[in-house]
Amino acid sequence: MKFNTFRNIVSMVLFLGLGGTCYGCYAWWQRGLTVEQAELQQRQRERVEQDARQAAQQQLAAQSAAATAAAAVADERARATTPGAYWLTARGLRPVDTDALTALGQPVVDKIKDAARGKPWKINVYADDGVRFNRVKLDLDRDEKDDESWTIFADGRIERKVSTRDNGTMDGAFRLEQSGWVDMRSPPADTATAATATTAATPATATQAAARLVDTDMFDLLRRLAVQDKVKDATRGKAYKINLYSDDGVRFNRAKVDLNRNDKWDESWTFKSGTDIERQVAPADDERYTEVSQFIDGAWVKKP
Ligand SMILES: [Ca+2]
Ligand SMILES: [Ca+2]
Repeated sequence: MKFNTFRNIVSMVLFLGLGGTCYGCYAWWQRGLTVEQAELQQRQRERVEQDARQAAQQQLAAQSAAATAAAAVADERARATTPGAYWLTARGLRPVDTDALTALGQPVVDKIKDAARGKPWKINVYADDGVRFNRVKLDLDRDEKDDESWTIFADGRIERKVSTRDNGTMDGAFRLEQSGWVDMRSPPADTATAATATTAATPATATQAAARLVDTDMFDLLRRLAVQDKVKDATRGKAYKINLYSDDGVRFNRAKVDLNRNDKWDESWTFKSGTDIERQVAPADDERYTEVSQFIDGAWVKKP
């Protein structure tokens, strides 16, 4: 083989080898580029989807907040324009509350005298500006002394001052909330626990009896009455009678209940502590106490 021919062959092999290598590099680079572009597009798609999800969540949150705000505005408007109807849905209202709130729904005049004629209590309603009813006075036992004085504010809030001894001195104050009357003074810790227990929803069993209105009233009295040796007929004007007793002058430790006001006690309560409450019951209303129950988790649980 001539030298020239050999050189040409070597050159050609080198050239082809180099060309092949370059093509391989190019193809590899191209493949890398394609993968990178695919990953980039995937990331962009994910980002777009995430943005869309976030935007949808923000829109939902904004709609929810707007609906809540609109509901709050509607609620406040209803309270301000028709406070009587608005508060009739509150929990734990006494019959006298229902009568007073119903009276607030009557056409406005300067004064409605004895709005609950025929009832044990007397309700007077006043519109001092002739535009809306802004005051209510309650005489729970019709002894011509006001037991309660209510204020209905322009925004529909209601507060009541209470003369616990029916002597004209207003020594208690409550405000109405949808959960019921709230004592505006801080209740003592132990009786507060007992009072809270009355609202606990515990399903009654055969040996359990759910809390009654008289129970709620009892705890309410314990919370707001000043301790004294004896409070006679603390629920004047109501269907049942409660007497409270403090044997040590420090706290009320006993109570008696006449459920039907026939001057025979149906129940005798003992407050061993704020949460340990026991009652003896005379089922035949003959003051012979044959049953004992304990107030546990908002219900009366019969003792064996
Ligand atoms: Ca009175
Ligand atoms: Ca009785």
